[in-house]
Amino acid sequence: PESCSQIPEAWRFDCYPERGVVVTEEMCHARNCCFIQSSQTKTSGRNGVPWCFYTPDYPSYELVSITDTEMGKVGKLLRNKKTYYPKDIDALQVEVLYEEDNRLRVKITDPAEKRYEVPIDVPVVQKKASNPSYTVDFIKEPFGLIVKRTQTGTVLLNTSIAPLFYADQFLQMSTSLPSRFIYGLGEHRSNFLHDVQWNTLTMWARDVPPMELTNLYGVHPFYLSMESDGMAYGFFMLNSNAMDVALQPAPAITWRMIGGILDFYIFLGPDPSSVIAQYLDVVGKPAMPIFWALGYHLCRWGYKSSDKTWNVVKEMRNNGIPQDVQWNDIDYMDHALDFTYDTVNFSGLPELVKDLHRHDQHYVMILDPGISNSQLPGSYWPFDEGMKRGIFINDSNGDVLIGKVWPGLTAFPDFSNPDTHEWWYQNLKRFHEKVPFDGVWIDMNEPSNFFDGSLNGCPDNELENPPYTPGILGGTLKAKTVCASARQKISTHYNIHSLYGLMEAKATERYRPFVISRSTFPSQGKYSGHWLGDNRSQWKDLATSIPGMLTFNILGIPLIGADICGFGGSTTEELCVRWTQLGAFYPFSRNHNSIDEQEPTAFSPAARTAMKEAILLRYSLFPHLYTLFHHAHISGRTVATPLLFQFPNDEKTYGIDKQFLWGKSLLVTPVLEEGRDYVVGYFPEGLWYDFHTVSHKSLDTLLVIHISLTVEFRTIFILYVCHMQGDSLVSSGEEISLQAPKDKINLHLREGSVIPTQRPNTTLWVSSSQPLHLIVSLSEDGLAKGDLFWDDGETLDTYEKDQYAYIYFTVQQNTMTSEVLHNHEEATYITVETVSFYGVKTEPENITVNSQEAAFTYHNNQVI
Ligand code: MIG
Repeated sequence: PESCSQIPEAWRFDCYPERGVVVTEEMCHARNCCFIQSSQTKTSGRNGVPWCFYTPDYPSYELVSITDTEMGKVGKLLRNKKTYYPKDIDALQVEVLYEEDNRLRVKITDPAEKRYEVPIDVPVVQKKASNPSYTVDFIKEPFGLIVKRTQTGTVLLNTSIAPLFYADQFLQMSTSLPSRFIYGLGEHRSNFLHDVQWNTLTMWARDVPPMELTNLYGVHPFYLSMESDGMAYGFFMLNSNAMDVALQPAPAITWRMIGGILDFYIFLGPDPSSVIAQYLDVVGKPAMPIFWALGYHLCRWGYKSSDKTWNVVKEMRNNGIPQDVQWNDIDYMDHALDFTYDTVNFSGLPELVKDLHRHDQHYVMILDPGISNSQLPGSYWPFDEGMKRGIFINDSNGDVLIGKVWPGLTAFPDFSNPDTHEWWYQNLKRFHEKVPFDGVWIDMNEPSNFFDGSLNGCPDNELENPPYTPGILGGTLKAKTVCASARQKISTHYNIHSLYGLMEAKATERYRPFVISRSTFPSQGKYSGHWLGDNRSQWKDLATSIPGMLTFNILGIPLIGADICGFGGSTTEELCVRWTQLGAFYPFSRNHNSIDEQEPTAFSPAARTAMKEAILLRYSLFPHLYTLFHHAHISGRTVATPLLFQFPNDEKTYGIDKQFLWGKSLLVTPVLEEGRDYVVGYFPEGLWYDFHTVSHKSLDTLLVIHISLTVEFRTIFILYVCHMQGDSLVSSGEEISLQAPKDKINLHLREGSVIPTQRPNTTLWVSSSQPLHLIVSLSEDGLAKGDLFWDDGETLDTYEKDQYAYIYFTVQQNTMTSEVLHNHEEATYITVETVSFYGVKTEPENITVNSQEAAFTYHNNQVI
């Protein structure tokens, strides 16, 4: 019909998203859709304009009734025309829940039959929001929901732009987006800012070295989007089935899921950080990491023996390079069997771990989920006991499903079963008696399988071959994992596949607080951190680690990093130096490699020194980093923060993913290219201080401030005060070229902050007993503020147990004050030794600390 051609290309919603078919006019008309070959070549909507798209009046549901409820509204939807997928659910219930002033939830369910719902805890709200910042409108026929921000009228959701599908194995909902600025939707390799030019992101947990346009290890159906006025909102689709999330330039987004229900949240922010905090109110805020987790970690696949592992640790010590944690990959195991160690090549493992502990260092080893079924009966407790307790995943016939991983044929623990958690705990405990490890690295938990499905393949049924298969790598659900039709305690694998890593992390975290998991799902941050998987030793991979790190920060898993210096392939010295400099600012900082050596000690003395300096810099910033994690834990803040979070009114920050902030004020500008001794960074409007303050060319234009300092520390004692002026630059919101010699990473401190630092040492345990050095960057008006969270570094859940100190620092009118907002004895073990003030224009006559005159030095970097 003529109406078809009137639909602009950007607004064409794909009626034939199936892969691997060339859509013909005939096929398209069989679905009663419009067929127009686009000038942009592409046969399906995955990466181009769809040729087959919905007519404007395409049949959908009709809203037949709507009534008020205690929590909002409930409506009935009816479909009277079948779709082209089997088992339409013709009658639906739509519940609109006004949960909070800044949070709306919508649940569309089958009132006749309970369908699978994601088994994660979300808040159950009893009281309707009293003053919601949104309005909800209903379109009767075809049914649509429109959600607007009351204050501005911005449309945050409009589902009337394309038909709603709700068949047993195909749910589809589209909505317009207020802008093209959309973030999140992990796990994918992409820029931080997603491309909306016909970009389909598929979600289904998958073991594959990260590449663009494929589903990867984790699944996170959450996005943050900017509105046109610097405001932001978030959207979370609480669904764990395989799905496609299709972005198109309208801009619009289409959710296409093959099971579960439609259950989604909208978070109104209105600033980006609040959006994330509101999202994490629903799925759970990240755990506070044990302090040593924030140190430097070393790992390699290929140490081959405990002696070789030990030698690396000793070399690090000899070179005075900080290291908190040594790891082992599967090499330590006896024939790759979980909960065993190779008593020949790794005979020294228990001793190595004890030696690490004597040096205030820690040990982490890998565990894979696959449990060998091929050992002599009675010789391998994990399998024998697992069989006895019936905790393995079964195939659709009810027999234990057998796959293949490193130890050969394996069964897979079903972590949806509480009995499995008990069995896993016993295994950890038994192994811990032999090797007193401190944390666990859980790999291969997509779950990864060398077979497609199982040793015996998979049956041919509607779970294995659904009417619609999202764009999963390999083309089938079973590709390199277990059969979708496999049976688990709470549901079929089809429904809970992408929850495997989450459930395993939860089981593991019960035994030891430090867990790093490859596969992740919303709420994972409560139990584990994550690393970005099998990257390569290439400059490109160095750069893509930043968007990965930022994305996981907005997904509530701030304990995130990439394998420093790259996992696959061989690094060069220069790449490894630059990577160590950037990696020093990953919230989770681990050098990991396959096969060859890339520890800092494997390089020339100059490279070694540069790496050591970078790691020492991280250790000196530990008090600040620890404080940032505290805010992530209690308030859902990001640790590694995208620039746009702090400058939402500056659109130039929206696409930045080559730089990032720690918290609000430390700007990291790494070198990401080979052979460079400079780097160009974007500096949002304002005053920035060079953290290193080494250069002589100051552009200082600061106000004169006569400091007469009164510092009130009730649990902290000032010993003496050092007083200086740092190099500064004033930006009008521009790109600035910075010198970046090989041994330096650019670090700038935003005006108005107080950052607690510490004299670094080779372990966090030692450095955390060193006195503090506060760094103050004065704003144009001579103001600054900052804080410190501190505890004994051993006790877990110190915030919950009330065993922590929290101190707030402010500077105004030439006076610095510290206020102990929460006190605990442990905090008295720390003192402030020095304070640096950046941005004091003339030398003060005197400085007093707690009414006593203090010593100070003054450096004037200003060039007149
Ligand atoms: O099939 O344990 O991502 O970090 O070194 C490879 C060996 C299995 C994949 C992990 C990688 C680890 C490797 N593992």
